[in-house]
Amino acid sequence: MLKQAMMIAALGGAMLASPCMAHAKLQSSSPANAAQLIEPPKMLTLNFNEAAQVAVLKLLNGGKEIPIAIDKNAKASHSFSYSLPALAAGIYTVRWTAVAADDGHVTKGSFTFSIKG
Ligand SMILES: [Cu+2]
Repeated sequence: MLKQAMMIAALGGAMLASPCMAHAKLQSSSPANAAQLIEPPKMLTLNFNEAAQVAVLKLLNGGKEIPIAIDKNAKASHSFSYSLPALAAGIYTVRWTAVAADDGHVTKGSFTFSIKG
C-alpha cells in the first residue's frame, strides 16, 4: 500500500513537472503588443513571468530585419531592455525566443507594434 501510494505520488509529481506549466512567458512588453506609437520608441523591453535568458530576438519591418544587439550570456532575468536604432514609421514585429532559467525550457512568441508616419 505504501509503495503504491509512493508510486502515485511520484507519478503525480512527474505529471506536474512535465509538461511544465511554468516556462517563460512574456507578461508585458514596451512597446506593448498592438501599441500604436506616435514617437519611435528608443527602447524595447521584455518582461517575463519568470527568470529567463533571451536566446533570439528579431525586430522585423516589412520582411526586413532591424538588428538588435542581445547579450546571449546575460544573466537570467525577468526583464530585458534593448536600445533601438532610429525606427521609421511602419509596422514592426518582435519575435523572441527565451530559455527558462529553472528548467531550460524554450518558449517563443511574437508581438507587433506600429509607428505612425
Ligand atoms: Cu518549463
